[in-house]
Amino acid sequence: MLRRTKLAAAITTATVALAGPVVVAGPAAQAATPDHSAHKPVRVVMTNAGFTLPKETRAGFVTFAVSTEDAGGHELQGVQLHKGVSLAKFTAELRLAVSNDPKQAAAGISAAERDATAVGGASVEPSTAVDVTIPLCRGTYYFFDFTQLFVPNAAITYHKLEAKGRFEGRTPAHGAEIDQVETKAGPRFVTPKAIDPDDTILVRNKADEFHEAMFQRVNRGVDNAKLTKFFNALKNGQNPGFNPFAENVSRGAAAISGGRIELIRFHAQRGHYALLCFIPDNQSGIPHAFLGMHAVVRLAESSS
Ligand SMILES: [Cu+2]
Repeated sequence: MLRRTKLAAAITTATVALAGPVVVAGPAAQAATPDHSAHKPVRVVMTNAGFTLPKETRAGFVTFAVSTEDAGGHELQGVQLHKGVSLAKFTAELRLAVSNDPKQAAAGISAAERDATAVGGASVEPSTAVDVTIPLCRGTYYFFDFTQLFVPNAAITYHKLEAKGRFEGRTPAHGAEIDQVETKAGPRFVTPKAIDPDDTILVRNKADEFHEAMFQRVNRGVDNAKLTKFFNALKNGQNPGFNPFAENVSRGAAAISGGRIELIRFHAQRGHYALLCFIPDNQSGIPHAFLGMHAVVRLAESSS
């Protein structure tokens, strides 16, 4: 079944509006020269007791090698607060965004999208470590574990990361691209049907809301139409009568704002996965997956 934590994913809200100093327009930010000064990956071991991060990094494409041994999983999320927004205010917005009441969730996610830029991150569980590469312009960023929002009475611990210097480097090589788009029918993924599990995947948000990209293995024979049936039933308060998922956990790319990219690399078991976004819609408060933001992707060598 769906974990509550997925709703949490909703976090990442942010508004495109932010275009201020913050946003790296993804590939546009690349330098003309190859990045020989490749940043060393930042290892992030997520635990129920927290995690550590360096206090600063050079601006550019920064890779976070994220892992956990906690069965419940964790989600590293990075944000940049817009001018004048405090962490306390942003935290209150996130708490609203993960509410089970759609009206509250819509209000919370809208506020968070207005007040912060989501720069991405990685959701992990013990079976699969995830490397996520994020373009960070010079500036101040805050990283936290999104799953803390689901721990009763837990405070959110923010790790401040300063990106210093001129943005250097170009978009890393990647073998697949997944777009997050808005359509007349609602938010959607545009994705290849099959992705080589060893490929780096570029995730690009072309929409104007926060989106994430989680991978959760599905049972044999589950296609996108079946997922639609499943989510529609749940949305209408009905019992779908079947569980499309072959596992209770997921892993993938945490929320990014519109106009941003992130790259993920993970070595998951081969098979069919649902690509999912559970961030609440900023109008209805309904998580995007329930509005059709799901797709079935096969992780398999490209021979097929
Ligand atoms: Cu979404």
